[in-house]
Amino acid sequence: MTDLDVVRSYAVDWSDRFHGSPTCVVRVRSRDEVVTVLERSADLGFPVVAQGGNTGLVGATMAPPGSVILNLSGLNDMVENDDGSLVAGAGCTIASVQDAASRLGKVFGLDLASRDSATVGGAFNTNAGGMYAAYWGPMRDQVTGVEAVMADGTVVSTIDGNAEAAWGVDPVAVLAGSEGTLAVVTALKLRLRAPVTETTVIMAGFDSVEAAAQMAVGVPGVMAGELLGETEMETVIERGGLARPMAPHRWYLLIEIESGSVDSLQIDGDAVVGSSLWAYRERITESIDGLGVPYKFDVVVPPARLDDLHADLSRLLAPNRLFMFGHLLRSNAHFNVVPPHREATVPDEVDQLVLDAVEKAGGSAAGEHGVGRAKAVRARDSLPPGRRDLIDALKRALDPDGRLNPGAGAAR
Ligand code: 2HG
Ligand code: ZN
Repeated sequence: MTDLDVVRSYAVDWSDRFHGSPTCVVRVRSRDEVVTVLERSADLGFPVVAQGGNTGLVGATMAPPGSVILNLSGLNDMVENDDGSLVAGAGCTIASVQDAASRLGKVFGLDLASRDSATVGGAFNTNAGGMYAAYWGPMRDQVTGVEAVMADGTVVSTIDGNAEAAWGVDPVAVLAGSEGTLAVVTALKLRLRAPVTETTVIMAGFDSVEAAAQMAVGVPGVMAGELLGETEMETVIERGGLARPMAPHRWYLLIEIESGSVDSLQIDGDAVVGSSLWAYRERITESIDGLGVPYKFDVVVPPARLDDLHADLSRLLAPNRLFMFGHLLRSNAHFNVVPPHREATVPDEVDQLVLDAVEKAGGSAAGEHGVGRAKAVRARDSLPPGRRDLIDALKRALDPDGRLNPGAGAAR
């Protein structure tokens, strides 16, 4: 597709922050079409940017000038295996895989609020975490085999055969989190799990993040522990038209726990129960989005430091508004800095300000959203030299002409 408006619609991320300028978009329907595009790219030298559901948050598919966006959402076949695994095309949505798993009496361990659009290929390329990562692990742990097309058009696959066979270096480990910079992932063999028979969802209110963390971190049977504050609660209620679920508190923790383990939770204060409570956490991103273009951070910070960090940043970032929520069990916090009104822009300087404060609080800038273009420079500066050299060496070996998603990720 070369029509300017159509190309533009694929070249902008959904939060409207990252705008790419590709020459065209190719929507492929099969692995062989991916091979053809990469062979052409090898002949003619144009860069290729693989794209799934375009729900990424770090500009990983912000295509550079002269590049081709390879949209993989048409790779949506699913095949069920005798060993209970599922082979899914890279373009299958997370929701479609979850549905298939449940038809088989199983569960898929990854869940994200963007499940209806986000694809398994995209989740694998960012090694996404999501709501249950503390329990089932991130996306890499849901994958036992991968099929990918290399920069020269060669196909590599570990999808057929015994998933447990250990033949040394594992392409799954090499490609997880590689953001389309080492190969184009076309299909994944997914590990499905026996479902937890009964779970209970509880929302409890707290005065501090530290108290919230103390309640759930390390408690056996806890599957998810999601933080949100009163600012986020108010926004979701107002913009999502939801009823207030409980009396106002400074912070809330949404816990999903195996029902048999509920007694291990020490609930001292106010709490309510019900699976519909998930909506208050899941709808934060879309509710914030309507307030202006958000500047997003995805960081890892010890929970005991989050109260002070949040107070300091709220002050430093004013008149911009700070939203904080995230996956407390993994110390993974999302900061969204939102302009004071819809038409205003959050200045780029907030990047340095927030990430320096995060580092001072003993945290790091990289959580579960990947590196993309937003964090490429910082990733390069933060990585220990040995690891940076390894990433560079992999990039040089697998993509010597630098045609695969140039500018994304830490490699140069
Ligand atoms: C979530 O946890 C996602 O809901 C999105 O990672 C985070 O919008 C964000 O900043
Ligand atoms: Zn998240």
